[in-house]
Amino acid sequence: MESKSQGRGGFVLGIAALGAAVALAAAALPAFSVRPPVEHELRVTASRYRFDPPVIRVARGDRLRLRLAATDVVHGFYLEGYDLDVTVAPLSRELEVRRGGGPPERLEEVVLVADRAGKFRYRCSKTCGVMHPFMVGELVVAPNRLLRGATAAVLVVLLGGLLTVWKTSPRGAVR
Ligand SMILES: [Cu+2]
Repeated sequence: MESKSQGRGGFVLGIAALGAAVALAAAALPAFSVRPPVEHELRVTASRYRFDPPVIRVARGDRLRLRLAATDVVHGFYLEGYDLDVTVAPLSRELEVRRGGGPPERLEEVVLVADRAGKFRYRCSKTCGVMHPFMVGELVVAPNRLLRGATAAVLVVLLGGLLTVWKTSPRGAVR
């Protein structure tokens, strides 16, 4: 009985060591498997009553350098989920940028890191005419599927290891 119990102990230890090794490898993995962030230089044109481009697609972690231009009247660019509000006047390169309710900044370019995955509407925040409420676009930030896959794999392996340890724990074994 003693030797069997010792064998079990060894087995459990082995599983635990394997689990730890896999967890360590997985922790290092995202650095290699995730594609590096991309910088997007985008020019967004606002005109009655649309944004061009109407849809912006990036991946989570990407950096956006936005330059806005208005072709007719003053327009706004309010991005939901990122608490960003930009005002742009026609024939002006200068933007009035507000973040998180802070004081406005005068910039020629808005830099934004897409750190939240999901779909976020951008809409005009300056009343620009009768169809103003319909002046909307969408920022689509794709999640990092590779990172998710690696995390899921680690969780499954760890759970399996824990279950094995729990099942072979000395609680039910003969001492
Ligand atoms: Cu507008």
